[in-house]
Amino acid sequence: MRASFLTCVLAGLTAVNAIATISVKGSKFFKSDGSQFFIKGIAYQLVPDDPLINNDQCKLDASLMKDLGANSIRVYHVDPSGDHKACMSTFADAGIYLWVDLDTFTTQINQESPHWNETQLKAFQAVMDEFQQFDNTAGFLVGNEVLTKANGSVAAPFVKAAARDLKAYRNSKKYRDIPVGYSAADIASLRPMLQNYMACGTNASESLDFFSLNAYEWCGQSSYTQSGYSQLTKNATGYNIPIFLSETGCIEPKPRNFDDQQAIFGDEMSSVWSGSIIYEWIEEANGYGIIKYGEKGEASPENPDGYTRSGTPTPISPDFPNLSNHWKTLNPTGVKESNYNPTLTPPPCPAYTSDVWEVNGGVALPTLGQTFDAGVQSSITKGTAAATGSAGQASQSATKGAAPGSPIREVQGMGLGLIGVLVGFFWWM
Ligand SMILES: *[C@@H]1O[C@H](CO)[C@@H](O)[C@H](O)[C@H]1NC(C)=O
Ligand SMILES: *[C@@H]1O[C@H](CO)[C@@H](O)[C@H](O)[C@H]1NC(C)=O
Ligand SMILES: *[C@@H]1O[C@H](CO)[C@@H](O)[C@H](O)[C@H]1NC(C)=O
Ligand SMILES: *[C@@H]1O[C@H](CO)[C@@H](O)[C@H](O)[C@H]1NC(C)=O
Ligand SMILES: CC(=O)N[C@H]1CO[C@H](CO)[C@@H](O)[C@@H]1O
Repeated sequence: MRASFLTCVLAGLTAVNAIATISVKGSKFFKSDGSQFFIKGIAYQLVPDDPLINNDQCKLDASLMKDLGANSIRVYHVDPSGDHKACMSTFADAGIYLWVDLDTFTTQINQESPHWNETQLKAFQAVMDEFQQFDNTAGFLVGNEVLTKANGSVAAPFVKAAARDLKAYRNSKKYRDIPVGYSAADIASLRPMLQNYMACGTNASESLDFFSLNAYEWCGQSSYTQSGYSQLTKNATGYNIPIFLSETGCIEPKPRNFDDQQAIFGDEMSSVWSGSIIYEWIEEANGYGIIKYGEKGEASPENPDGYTRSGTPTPISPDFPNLSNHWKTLNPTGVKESNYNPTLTPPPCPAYTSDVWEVNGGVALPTLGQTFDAGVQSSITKGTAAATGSAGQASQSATKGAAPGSPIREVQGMGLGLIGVLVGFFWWM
């Protein structure tokens, strides 16, 4: 009797905690129940080192995020040695998935002196080891805005090398097929080369599982065509892996209406894009928050910028209600996994163009620990596709400079958001 009672209780608990896992098929995300998954996400980094440790705080936030209509959070930095069980279960109970960056400010790949080595691999693996155990871990990111300049494009093969090694590690450990992707800065002059490069090549083990873009192109009263979203969508049509906005939410001019969500989840974009993540949850110096934990106070050692970073979240108006109103009415169903049989091929690897895109097609990726010396640089800039490389060779032509009609503010917005994260980091050091 007792045993069967316990079995029932345990079975009940399992059912309560069960959340469908997320995987990739073609250019879409699917839940394990066979339905297509669209990301309604919020960037969540209350504290620089790890916001997924304090379950009292996670509960307060998850509850309000559920009211908001969010189904995902993006966390930029975590401490893999921490205990994340309680917070992850709290978010799972609220129907919320995690997109987590594997790097930290000390392990990230950078474009000034690109490298990908054993120390970085071990650090990324530790985060994967910790978070793969949770069914609501939706995806891993091997980098955030690593490339922002033409001559930084030589870092792109290192980003792909990181994805290659983390995917191989995931498979060797027999972890679930948790997608591994990258979050790009929206730099007009790197488009569409970066996006195509991350997916190109015939060997799927060496390309990303998904690509995402931090885009602040839709500001104030704008439209699908005026914002530049129509052009982004044009260049993402036919892309062979999922693509979504890993940051969005321009803050000028106000009021912040989030009308771009109508395009993203509507007919214009939902057949190509898999949703968006709004930057960001907490109101702090950068001004992108949609909630606050109290009035801003004096700066103090515990509270370096005066913004309270814990407690009961209070929605900021009209940002929070505007976003919530949109998300309530926007529920694309997409396609069922069983009805979806894509025949997509990877885009061609872009050709070398001096001062624009300095990687020549599907060059051999750097090996782990290979340093960026003249030889490696030369094989990246002048090399030809390796045996495992490009499907279409180097055929993408590129025009020099910024794409016409690309607003300057997209980069500024991105910069502000990024600076906010960076500044927060230093305060908390
Ligand atoms: C790109 O150029 C800047 C100077 O403008 C330099 O500091 C940086 O090291 C260069 N990056 C690479 C990868 O050579
Ligand atoms: C990897 O690079 C970092 C610098 O980013 C360095 O501190 C570390 O020692 C390197 N690790 C190895 C194994 O070379
Ligand atoms: C789309 O791709 C074309 C080249 O195929 C490029 O010239 C254009 O700038 C891209 N547009 C955007 C918005 O990235
Ligand atoms: C694909 O890439 C992986 C990782 O680099 C490599 O181990 C494998 O041999 C490649 N497959 C082919 C067919 O080249
Ligand atoms: C979609 C939505 O609710 N939009 C509102 C955003 O906030 C402004 C200012 O309060 C309203 O005018 C919009 O109707």
